[in-house]
Amino acid sequence: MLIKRYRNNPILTKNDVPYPVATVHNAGVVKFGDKYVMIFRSHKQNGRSILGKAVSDDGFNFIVDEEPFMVPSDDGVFKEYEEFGIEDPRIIFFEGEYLITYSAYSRNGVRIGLAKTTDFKKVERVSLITEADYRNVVIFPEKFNGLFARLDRPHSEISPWSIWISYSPDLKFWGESRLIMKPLQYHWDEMKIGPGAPPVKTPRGWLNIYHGVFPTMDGSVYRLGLVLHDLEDPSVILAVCDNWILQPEEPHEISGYVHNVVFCCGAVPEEDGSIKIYWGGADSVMCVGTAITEELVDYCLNNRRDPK
Ligand code: M1P
Repeated sequence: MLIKRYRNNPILTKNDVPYPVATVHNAGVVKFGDKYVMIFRSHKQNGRSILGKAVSDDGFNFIVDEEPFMVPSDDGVFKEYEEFGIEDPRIIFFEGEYLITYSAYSRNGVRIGLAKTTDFKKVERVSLITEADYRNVVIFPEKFNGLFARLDRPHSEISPWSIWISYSPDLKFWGESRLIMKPLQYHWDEMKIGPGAPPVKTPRGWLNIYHGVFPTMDGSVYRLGLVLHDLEDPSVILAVCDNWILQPEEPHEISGYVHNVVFCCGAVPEEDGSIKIYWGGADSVMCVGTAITEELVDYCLNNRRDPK
């Protein structure tokens, strides 16, 4: 078994949140000094989402802040594009700052917002970095030839929803966009795919834990898979793993706000070579599992398929 589920999953539910929410899921997680910080999504009881914060000493037991971490902005352009809620945060650490990407929903569609913080107390919105309709944006925590790189997943009526790469000199203006990976027909991810946790640097490549969706007569099933990107040029995919690495199996992954979902927005590599992988179960609760990073890389390289 590649990913070992934590015995006390789920690690966070709506009952752990001191303000009224209907769900706790799809969280970005990073190391912050000797703590782990989790920024999680919650549906409010009106169906719109906000972001909460929880802190842990060990990456398994989290305490939630008394107040939400981010709610839809009431200011300027962010107000216009966040009116329906903010969702699915991903966090990276870059040169002294934590950068948070999140989905911003409004009557105009879904865009990606970028915010930053140094202390997880004060958070500042930087920019809306896509037009509509994009979700699942992860930024690499290093620059390539002086440029930031990101993976994202635009919506399309013509092509199955695929993973693209774009570059930016300043995190604000993005371009040089290219499709680098497509869902594979009649595979577990044939309907759509999306980047999951921000890419993790390993000696053999950037590891991207992505999600793939398969349509069934009983609705869609969300599972997790692996992609390895070249260390110097992340647009080059070294391997896409043919098999999923995690699927909904526990009761809290099979049934909830949206059933049959495991959805990852964060993973924390540890110094001993292990990695903590965090996922939302059934869009309702937060779960964690552990793996050995190099075993994930081996599995990806030894079970590879064509990226397009
Ligand atoms: O309900 C499952 C997921 O559906 C969406 O993911 P995607 O954009 O890949 O289809 C998002 O709403 C996500 O938050 C949710 O977990």
